[in-house]
Amino acid sequence: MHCTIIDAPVRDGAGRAGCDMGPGALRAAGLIDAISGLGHRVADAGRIERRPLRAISHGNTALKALPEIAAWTEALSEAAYAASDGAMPIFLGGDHSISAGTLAGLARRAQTAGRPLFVLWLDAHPDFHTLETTTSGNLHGIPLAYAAGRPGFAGYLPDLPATVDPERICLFGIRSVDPAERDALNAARVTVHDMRAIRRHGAATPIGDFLARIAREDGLLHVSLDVDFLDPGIAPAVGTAVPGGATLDEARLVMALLSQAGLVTSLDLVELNPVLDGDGRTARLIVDLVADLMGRRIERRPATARPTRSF
Ligand code: NNH
Ligand code: MN
Ligand code: MN
Ligand code: MN
Repeated sequence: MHCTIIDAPVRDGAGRAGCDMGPGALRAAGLIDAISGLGHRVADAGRIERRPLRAISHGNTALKALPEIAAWTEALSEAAYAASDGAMPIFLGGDHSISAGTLAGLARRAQTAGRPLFVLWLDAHPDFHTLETTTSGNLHGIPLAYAAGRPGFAGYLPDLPATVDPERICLFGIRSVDPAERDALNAARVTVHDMRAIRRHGAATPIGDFLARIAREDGLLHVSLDVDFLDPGIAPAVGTAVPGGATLDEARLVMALLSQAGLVTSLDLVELNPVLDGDGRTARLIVDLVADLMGRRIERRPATARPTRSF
């Protein structure tokens, strides 16, 4: 596999500062060595430059940093389209607003390639607000709705050349949904596996079913990993921690299933806030999960120590 690492140090989409340091923290935790150590060729594209700011105004006065996120979205859409031609781009966020751009570019790539794009959204939140419905005004709450072509983005950016079909989106790990998002998800027929369902029925069947469908339809698969998918007990370095998230075993199972299927063609790693990661454990955990996803074999230790004799 050929991978391209792309830094997207975006912080304006989140309510608190710090996500702009995410790429540096993931690199310091050994991300590139972890991937190349598994035998993949890694190209380092470095940092994306934001486009120049344009004046954009909107009737929803709660919106924060609209010109900034628009300029990042344009730059990331171009970068994602270019980097997905034959290689697997890995985008280091940055807050989740980056995915409006990465998905827009990847949807265009899928259209060029004549293959359907599927999205696995690993997150506590669906990020399915439009510019009209968000009440927090934080634009990390809108990327999936934007990429899916929901109405409610008029005057924001030029119309997308390609969008993600909502019926090819699978939300997994969800446990914090705003009322406007709930209604829109139902209407759009997005597949939602919330934490309650995962606790009751496990992770293997829903992920396996989704992967089987992607294989049948010869699809591309983008995985968008929001750190708050994980339980804050194991991954505290997020601005919007929600209790009851994926455990280490659940997350590793998902990564192992993705690795075995071999269908992932692009990846976002978002919402890591190093300011909240005193000892760097969250960054190291994300690197570990990426290594699982990229094919690290799960080591099995015997349940009891095997007796050994040297005489
Ligand atoms: N839905 C909330 C909002 O729009 C929270 C979004 N926060 C996230 N999303 N971290 O993943 O403000
Ligand atoms: Mn998110
Ligand atoms: Mn989230
Ligand atoms: Mn459809």
